Amino acid sequence: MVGEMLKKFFKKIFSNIFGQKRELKMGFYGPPNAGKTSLANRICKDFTGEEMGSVSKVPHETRSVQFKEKVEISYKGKKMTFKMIDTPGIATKIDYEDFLKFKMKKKDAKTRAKEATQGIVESIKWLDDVDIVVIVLDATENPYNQVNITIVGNLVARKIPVLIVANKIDLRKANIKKIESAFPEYDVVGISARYGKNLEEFYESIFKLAKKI
Ligand SMILES: Nc1nc2c(ncn2[C@@H]2O[C@H](COP(=O)(O)OP(=O)(O)OP(=O)(O)O)[C@@H](O)[C@H]2O)c(=O)[nH]1
Ligand SMILES: [Mg+2]
Repeated sequence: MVGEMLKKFFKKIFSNIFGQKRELKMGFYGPPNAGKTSLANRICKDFTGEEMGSVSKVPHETRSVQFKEKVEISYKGKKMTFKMIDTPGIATKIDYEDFLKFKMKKKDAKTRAKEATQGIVESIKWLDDVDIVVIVLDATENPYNQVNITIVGNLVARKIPVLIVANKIDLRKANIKKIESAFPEYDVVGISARYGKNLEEFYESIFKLAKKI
């Protein structure tokens, strides 16, 4: 308890002294296939010219945590530096047979399932070491599920500031309102990571979120 308070105290002093120079750790969390890597890639491309990781329609494409350091995001004259942390999608159940419909060989599907499971463990471990979290949800999917509730609950318990992104708003089925009603106490920003839609509002919200630390 005292240790925790001291840690917070020094963190605050440290960030006051170094102001905006401190690198904030921004974790991208969410279920598989929601567009975490697509969003992380877009941000990195915009501000560093390089991408972070590979994107695929096959779920569990990201199976180990990926980093990009010193990404300086500038928006409307403001600047902040982030360490971006793209995490493997979190799922309650991974069945290798689900990968077979993507024309994957049985052996590869089994390997993918095993790696995806290890990836989830790694994602959860990293929750201890992030400053802010962007939860990326596919706005065409039902937001009321165990995975989302578990992720949000975990972050609330750790008092980590959260922004919820409703991704894939370019698709007709996308429903931002449903995500807003599922998580009424959070800021929800509708974007399309693939087409770069509404990123301005996303950056605005990130700066607002960073102030909460
Ligand atoms: N229509 C549409 N598709 C998108 C959008 N963002 C991502 N996708 C697609 O969704 C699929 C998954 O994208 P990823 O970025 O790999 O998703 P992820 O959350 O990193 O997935 P995992 O690494 O498996 O956890 C890919 O086929 C993307 O092209 C979007 O804004 N609109
Ligand atoms: Mg990914």
